Amino acid sequence: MLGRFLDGEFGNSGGVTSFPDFRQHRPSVPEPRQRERRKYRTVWISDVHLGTRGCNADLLIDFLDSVDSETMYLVGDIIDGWRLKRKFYWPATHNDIVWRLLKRARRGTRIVYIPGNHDEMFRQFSGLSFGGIEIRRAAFHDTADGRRLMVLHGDEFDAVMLSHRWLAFVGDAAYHFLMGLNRWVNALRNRFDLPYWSLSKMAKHKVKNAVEFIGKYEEVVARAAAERGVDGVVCGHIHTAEQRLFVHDGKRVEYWNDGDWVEGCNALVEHFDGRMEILHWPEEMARRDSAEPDQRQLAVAEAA
Ligand SMILES: [Mn+2]
Repeated sequence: MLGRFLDGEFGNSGGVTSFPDFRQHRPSVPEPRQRERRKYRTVWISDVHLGTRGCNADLLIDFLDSVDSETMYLVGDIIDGWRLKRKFYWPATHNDIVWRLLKRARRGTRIVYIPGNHDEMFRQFSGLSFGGIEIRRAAFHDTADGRRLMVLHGDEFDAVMLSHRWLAFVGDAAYHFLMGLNRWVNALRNRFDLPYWSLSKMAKHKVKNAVEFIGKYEEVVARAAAERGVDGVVCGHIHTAEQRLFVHDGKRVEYWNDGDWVEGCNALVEHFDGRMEILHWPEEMARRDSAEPDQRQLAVAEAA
């Protein structure tokens, strides 16, 4: 299926007639001609949910056009197969993201794709490579300063966590309502030239159960990492970017969650000295846009 997907022979299922041949394809949002890309040693992103309206594709395109790395981990739920099966939704910008990832691999970035629960159909290809993208069930990453991190999507822990509590929250109609409201609010904010703002992120931190769940999840994942004898863990899945430090039997274990591109629009990056950082891309964009004077304004100033 993935081979056919990459070859552009994927079926005819509504909205779009077929996926393009990515080797010939030009993106609908062209790559900017001159923009200095920030370079990192490693980038982790997850929970993009391509194939759903929730995916903030424009922000992710901006991120991919602004950031480069030696290694990139796609930490699961990149494509939302569950939703696609129910309703085929695939706008041109979603192709643009796949195109950019394939191009990045061709340019020499090592890309490791660890499918999650929403793109579990790709898990059967674990151990194989397609278009220069390695598919793995999980990975170990050695940082520049010698820490060993376990990288996985994180749905593995749903069972341990008595999943029904989380599923009751995620599967809840209220969650989808919130996501819809989030899109609506941001479409409106966009019209008034206001930056992206995550309503759902805000709301989630106010819901006591969600906060409790997230805290417990982080603990369970960190404990599993400690039991594997690694220095830390990178995961996604719960759509909550976070950095925490746990101590198990006197040993430090780092917990990193790279967030998502539905609500928070986050990425986790490793600098060349091994230092790690969570990027909140809407904030990075706002900072950049206030630092760089608008090209049109410059042109007007020059003409005057
Ligand atoms: Mn997931």
